[in-house]
Amino acid sequence: MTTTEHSPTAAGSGASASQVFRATHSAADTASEASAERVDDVARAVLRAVHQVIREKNVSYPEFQAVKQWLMDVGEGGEWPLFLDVFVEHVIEEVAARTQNGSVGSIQGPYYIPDQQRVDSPATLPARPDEQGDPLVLSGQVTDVGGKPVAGAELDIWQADSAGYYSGFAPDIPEGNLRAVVVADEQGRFEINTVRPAPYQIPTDGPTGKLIAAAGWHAWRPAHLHLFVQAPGYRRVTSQLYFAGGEWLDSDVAEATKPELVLDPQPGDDGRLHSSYDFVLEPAS
Ligand code: MBD
Ligand code: FE
Repeated sequence: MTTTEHSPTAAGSGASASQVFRATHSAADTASEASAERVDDVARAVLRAVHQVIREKNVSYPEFQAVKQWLMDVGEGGEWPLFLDVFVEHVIEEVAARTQNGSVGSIQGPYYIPDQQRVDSPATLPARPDEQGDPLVLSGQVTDVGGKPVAGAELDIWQADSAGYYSGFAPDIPEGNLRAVVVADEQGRFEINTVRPAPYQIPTDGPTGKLIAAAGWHAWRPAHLHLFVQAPGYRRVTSQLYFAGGEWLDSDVAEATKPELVLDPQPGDDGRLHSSYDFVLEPAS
Protein backbone atom coordinates (compact mmCIF):
# COMPACT_ATOMS: atom_id res chain seq x y z
CA MET A 1 0.00 0.00 0.00
CA THR A 2 1.03 3.62 -0.33
CA THR A 3 2.31 5.74 2.53
CA THR A 4 -0.09 6.73 5.27
CA GLU A 5 -0.13 10.44 4.43
CA HIS A 6 -1.77 9.53 1.12
CA SER A 7 -4.20 7.05 2.61
CA PRO A 8 -7.77 8.25 2.79
CA THR A 9 -8.83 8.56 6.39
CA ALA A 10 -12.22 7.45 7.58
CA ALA A 11 -13.02 11.08 8.29
CA GLY A 12 -12.15 11.94 4.68
CA SER A 13 -13.82 9.15 2.77
CA GLY A 14 -16.77 8.55 5.08
CA ALA A 15 -17.73 12.19 5.39
CA SER A 16 -17.36 12.67 1.62
CA ALA A 17 -19.71 9.76 1.00
CA SER A 18 -22.29 11.41 3.27
CA GLN A 19 -21.90 14.72 1.44
CA VAL A 20 -22.25 13.07 -1.97
CA PHE A 21 -25.34 11.22 -0.80
CA ARG A 22 -27.00 14.39 0.45
CA ALA A 23 -26.03 16.27 -2.72
CA THR A 24 -27.38 13.58 -5.05
CA HIS A 25 -30.54 12.55 -3.22
CA SER A 26 -32.92 15.47 -2.99
CA ALA A 27 -35.27 15.87 -0.07
CA ALA A 28 -38.03 14.76 -2.47
CA ASP A 29 -36.19 11.46 -3.10
CA THR A 30 -35.68 10.69 0.53
CA ALA A 31 -38.93 12.12 1.91
CA SER A 32 -41.09 9.19 2.78
CA GLU A 33 -43.73 8.33 0.22
CA ALA A 34 -44.50 5.20 2.23
CA SER A 35 -47.92 4.77 3.76
CA ALA A 36 -48.33 4.60 7.52
CA GLU A 37 -49.15 0.91 7.04
CA ARG A 38 -45.83 0.27 5.30
CA VAL A 39 -43.80 2.22 7.88
CA ASP A 40 -45.59 0.43 10.72
CA ASP A 41 -45.05 -2.97 9.10
CA VAL A 42 -41.33 -2.58 8.26
CA ALA A 43 -40.26 -0.50 11.28
CA ARG A 44 -42.01 -2.86 13.67
CA ALA A 45 -40.36 -5.89 12.03
CA VAL A 46 -36.91 -4.27 12.35
CA LEU A 47 -37.48 -3.47 16.03
CA ARG A 48 -38.83 -6.97 16.66
CA ALA A 49 -35.65 -8.44 15.13
CA VAL A 50 -33.47 -6.23 17.36
CA HIS A 51 -35.45 -7.16 20.48
CA GLN A 52 -35.08 -10.83 19.59
CA VAL A 53 -31.27 -10.54 19.28
CA ILE A 54 -31.06 -8.82 22.69
CA ARG A 55 -33.01 -11.67 24.33
CA GLU A 56 -31.15 -14.41 22.49
CA LYS A 57 -27.68 -12.94 23.18
CA ASN A 58 -28.41 -11.61 26.70
CA VAL A 59 -27.19 -8.15 25.71
CA SER A 60 -26.20 -6.20 28.85
CA TYR A 61 -26.53 -2.53 29.86
CA PRO A 62 -22.79 -1.82 29.25
CA GLU A 63 -23.08 -3.45 25.82
CA PHE A 64 -26.19 -1.38 25.05
CA GLN A 65 -24.35 1.84 25.99
CA ALA A 66 -21.33 0.82 23.88
CA VAL A 67 -23.60 0.22 20.89
CA LYS A 68 -25.25 3.61 21.44
CA GLN A 69 -21.83 5.28 21.45
CA TRP A 70 -20.82 3.42 18.28
CA LEU A 71 -24.01 4.40 16.44
CA MET A 72 -23.40 8.04 17.37
CA ASP A 73 -19.83 7.73 16.06
CA VAL A 74 -20.99 6.30 12.73
CA GLY A 75 -23.26 9.29 12.24
CA GLU A 76 -20.73 11.87 13.37
CA GLY A 77 -18.04 10.28 11.15
CA GLY A 78 -20.38 10.37 8.16
CA GLU A 79 -20.07 6.62 7.73
CA TRP A 80 -23.72 5.63 7.36
CA PRO A 81 -23.47 5.37 3.55
CA LEU A 82 -20.31 3.25 3.89
CA PHE A 83 -21.67 1.00 6.63
CA LEU A 84 -25.09 0.45 5.04
CA ASP A 85 -23.73 -0.18 1.55
CA VAL A 86 -21.14 -2.64 2.87
CA PHE A 87 -23.37 -4.62 5.22
CA VAL A 88 -26.95 -4.15 4.02
CA GLU A 89 -27.14 -3.13 0.34
CA HIS A 90 -26.47 -6.63 -0.99
CA VAL A 91 -29.81 -7.80 0.38
CA ILE A 92 -31.64 -4.80 -1.09
CA GLU A 93 -30.05 -5.73 -4.45
CA GLU A 94 -31.08 -9.36 -3.98
CA VAL A 95 -34.69 -8.27 -3.57
CA ALA A 96 -34.49 -5.91 -6.59
CA ALA A 97 -33.00 -8.75 -8.67
CA ARG A 98 -36.14 -10.86 -8.15
CA THR A 99 -37.86 -8.81 -10.84
CA GLN A 100 -34.85 -8.29 -13.12
CA ASN A 101 -34.56 -9.95 -16.52
CA GLY A 102 -31.56 -8.15 -17.98
CA SER A 103 -27.91 -8.53 -16.99
CA VAL A 104 -27.02 -9.68 -13.50
CA GLY A 105 -26.47 -6.71 -11.19
CA SER A 106 -24.62 -5.87 -8.02
CA ILE A 107 -24.64 -3.12 -5.42
CA GLN A 108 -23.89 0.55 -6.12
CA GLY A 109 -21.82 1.24 -3.02
CA PRO A 110 -21.01 4.66 -1.56
CA TYR A 111 -18.56 6.08 -4.10
CA TYR A 112 -20.56 6.96 -7.22
CA ILE A 113 -20.37 10.63 -8.29
CA PRO A 114 -22.81 11.75 -11.00
CA ASP A 115 -22.22 14.07 -13.96
CA GLN A 116 -18.85 12.80 -15.12
CA GLN A 117 -17.23 13.53 -18.47
CA ARG A 118 -19.01 11.91 -21.46
CA VAL A 119 -16.68 10.09 -23.85
CA ASP A 120 -17.62 8.26 -27.05
CA SER A 121 -16.45 4.70 -27.45
CA PRO A 122 -13.64 3.74 -27.98
CA ALA A 123 -12.94 5.61 -24.75
CA THR A 124 -10.08 6.10 -22.36
CA LEU A 125 -11.06 6.90 -18.78
CA PRO A 126 -9.63 10.18 -17.48
CA ALA A 127 -6.38 9.28 -15.73
CA ARG A 128 -3.24 10.95 -14.42
CA PRO A 129 -0.31 11.21 -16.87
CA ASP A 130 1.56 8.76 -14.67
CA GLU A 131 -1.45 6.60 -13.76
CA GLN A 132 -0.11 3.37 -12.29
CA GLY A 133 -1.53 -0.10 -12.88
CA ASP A 134 -1.87 -2.70 -15.60
CA PRO A 135 -3.57 -1.26 -18.70
CA LEU A 136 -6.96 -2.93 -19.16
CA VAL A 137 -9.32 -2.87 -22.13
CA LEU A 138 -12.96 -3.76 -21.48
CA SER A 139 -15.10 -4.20 -24.57
CA GLY A 140 -18.50 -5.59 -25.35
CA GLN A 141 -21.99 -4.88 -26.61
CA VAL A 142 -25.21 -3.66 -25.06
CA THR A 143 -28.35 -5.34 -26.42
CA ASP A 144 -31.98 -5.61 -25.42
CA VAL A 145 -33.48 -8.87 -24.13
CA GLY A 146 -34.22 -9.85 -27.75
CA GLY A 147 -30.57 -9.46 -28.74
CA LYS A 148 -31.11 -6.18 -30.61
CA PRO A 149 -28.23 -3.68 -30.21
CA VAL A 150 -28.99 -0.65 -28.03
CA ALA A 151 -27.38 2.19 -30.00
CA GLY A 152 -25.81 4.89 -27.86
CA ALA A 153 -26.22 3.04 -24.56
CA GLU A 154 -24.34 4.72 -21.71
CA LEU A 155 -21.86 2.97 -19.47
CA ASP A 156 -21.34 5.19 -16.43
CA ILE A 157 -18.18 3.68 -14.96
CA TRP A 158 -16.20 4.37 -11.78
CA GLN A 159 -13.38 2.51 -10.10
CA ALA A 160 -10.54 2.60 -7.60
CA ASP A 161 -7.00 3.15 -8.87
CA SER A 162 -4.17 0.61 -8.68
CA ALA A 163 -3.65 1.49 -4.99
CA GLY A 164 -7.34 0.91 -4.17
CA TYR A 165 -8.39 4.58 -3.85
CA TYR A 166 -11.35 6.40 -5.44
CA SER A 167 -11.15 9.95 -6.77
CA GLY A 168 -13.38 12.22 -4.71
CA PHE A 169 -12.82 10.10 -1.59
CA ALA A 170 -9.05 10.20 -1.17
CA PRO A 171 -6.63 13.11 -1.09
CA ASP A 172 -4.33 13.87 -4.01
CA ILE A 173 -6.39 12.20 -6.75
CA PRO A 174 -7.73 14.64 -9.36
CA GLU A 175 -11.49 15.08 -9.55
CA GLY A 176 -13.07 12.70 -12.05
CA ASN A 177 -10.05 10.38 -12.19
CA LEU A 178 -11.07 6.91 -13.47
CA ARG A 179 -14.68 8.00 -13.84
CA ALA A 180 -16.61 8.63 -17.08
CA VAL A 181 -19.85 8.13 -18.96
CA VAL A 182 -18.85 6.06 -22.00
CA VAL A 183 -21.28 6.22 -24.93
CA ALA A 184 -21.56 3.03 -26.98
CA ASP A 185 -21.67 3.18 -30.81
CA GLU A 186 -24.61 2.58 -33.17
CA GLN A 187 -24.27 -1.17 -32.63
CA GLY A 188 -24.27 -0.76 -28.84
CA ARG A 189 -20.60 -1.71 -28.86
CA PHE A 190 -18.11 -0.20 -26.46
CA GLU A 191 -14.39 -0.24 -25.72
CA ILE A 192 -13.10 1.22 -22.47
CA ASN A 193 -9.40 1.73 -21.82
CA THR A 194 -8.43 1.93 -18.18
CA VAL A 195 -6.18 0.31 -15.60
CA ARG A 196 -6.84 -2.70 -13.43
CA PRO A 197 -8.02 -1.53 -9.99
CA ALA A 198 -6.64 -2.88 -6.70
CA PRO A 199 -8.78 -4.39 -3.93
CA TYR A 200 -10.49 -1.85 -1.67
CA GLN A 201 -9.99 -1.69 2.08
CA ILE A 202 -12.56 -0.03 4.33
CA PRO A 203 -10.81 2.75 6.29
CA THR A 204 -9.49 1.17 9.48
CA ASP A 205 -9.58 4.35 11.58
CA GLY A 206 -13.34 4.99 11.56
CA PRO A 207 -16.25 3.35 13.39
CA THR A 208 -16.94 0.84 10.60
CA GLY A 209 -13.28 -0.21 10.57
CA LYS A 210 -13.27 -0.38 14.37
CA LEU A 211 -16.28 -2.71 14.40
CA ILE A 212 -14.60 -4.93 11.79
CA ALA A 213 -11.38 -5.07 13.82
CA ALA A 214 -13.22 -5.65 17.12
CA ALA A 215 -15.09 -8.59 15.57
CA GLY A 216 -11.95 -10.05 13.98
CA TRP A 217 -13.32 -9.73 10.42
CA HIS A 218 -11.36 -8.45 7.44
CA ALA A 219 -12.04 -5.08 5.81
CA TRP A 220 -11.53 -5.94 2.14
CA ARG A 221 -13.50 -5.93 -1.08
CA PRO A 222 -11.99 -7.69 -4.10
CA ALA A 223 -10.82 -5.48 -6.99
CA HIS A 224 -13.81 -4.30 -9.01
CA LEU A 225 -15.17 -1.94 -11.65
CA HIS A 226 -18.52 -0.24 -11.00
CA LEU A 227 -21.00 0.45 -13.79
CA PHE A 228 -24.45 1.75 -14.53
CA VAL A 229 -25.56 0.63 -17.99
CA GLN A 230 -28.51 2.63 -19.26
CA ALA A 231 -30.44 3.91 -22.26
CA PRO A 232 -33.75 5.76 -22.60
CA GLY A 233 -36.70 3.37 -22.30
CA TYR A 234 -34.68 0.67 -20.54
CA ARG A 235 -34.31 -0.31 -16.90
CA ARG A 236 -30.89 0.72 -15.65
CA VAL A 237 -28.47 -2.07 -14.74
CA THR A 238 -26.25 -1.36 -11.72
CA SER A 239 -23.35 -3.78 -11.64
CA GLN A 240 -19.76 -4.52 -10.76
CA LEU A 241 -17.14 -6.58 -12.56
CA TYR A 242 -14.47 -8.55 -10.71
CA PHE A 243 -11.25 -10.35 -11.70
CA ALA A 244 -10.67 -14.10 -11.74
CA GLY A 245 -8.11 -15.21 -9.18
CA GLY A 246 -8.27 -11.87 -7.39
CA GLU A 247 -7.71 -11.66 -3.66
CA TRP A 248 -10.90 -11.47 -1.50
CA LEU A 249 -13.09 -12.67 -4.39
CA ASP A 250 -14.48 -15.42 -2.17
CA SER A 251 -14.78 -13.34 1.00
CA ASP A 252 -15.98 -9.87 -0.08
CA VAL A 253 -16.84 -7.91 3.09
CA ALA A 254 -19.80 -6.44 1.15
CA GLU A 255 -20.99 -9.87 -0.10
CA ALA A 256 -21.51 -8.38 -3.55
CA THR A 257 -19.70 -10.81 -5.86
CA LYS A 258 -21.50 -13.17 -8.23
CA PRO A 259 -19.94 -15.80 -10.49
CA GLU A 260 -21.47 -14.16 -13.60
CA LEU A 261 -19.58 -10.94 -12.85
CA VAL A 262 -16.01 -12.28 -12.85
CA LEU A 263 -13.77 -11.23 -15.77
CA ASP A 264 -10.71 -13.19 -16.79
CA PRO A 265 -8.64 -10.66 -18.75
CA GLN A 266 -5.93 -12.01 -21.03
CA PRO A 267 -2.83 -10.17 -22.27
CA GLY A 268 -3.09 -9.08 -25.90
CA ASP A 269 -0.38 -8.47 -28.53
CA ASP A 270 -0.40 -4.82 -27.41
CA GLY A 271 0.74 -5.81 -23.91
CA ARG A 272 -2.56 -4.74 -22.38
CA LEU A 273 -5.09 -6.92 -20.57
CA HIS A 274 -8.25 -7.52 -22.57
CA SER A 275 -11.65 -8.66 -21.45
CA SER A 276 -15.09 -8.60 -22.98
CA TYR A 277 -18.48 -8.39 -21.31
CA ASP A 278 -21.92 -7.93 -22.85
CA PHE A 279 -24.87 -6.26 -21.16
CA VAL A 280 -28.57 -6.95 -21.66
CA LEU A 281 -31.15 -4.26 -20.88
CA GLU A 282 -34.83 -4.93 -20.30
CA PRO A 283 -37.59 -2.41 -21.00
CA ALA A 284 -38.28 0.15 -18.27
CA SER A 285 -41.43 -0.69 -16.39
C1 MBD B 1 -16.63 0.18 -2.12
O1 MBD B 1 -15.71 0.49 -3.06
C2 MBD B 1 -17.71 -0.47 -2.53
O2 MBD B 1 -17.80 -0.79 -3.82
C3 MBD B 1 -18.70 -0.82 -1.61
C4 MBD B 1 -19.90 -1.58 -2.08
C5 MBD B 1 -18.57 -0.48 -0.30
C6 MBD B 1 -17.47 0.20 0.12
C7 MBD B 1 -16.50 0.53 -0.79
FE1 FE C 1 -16.28 0.09 -4.97
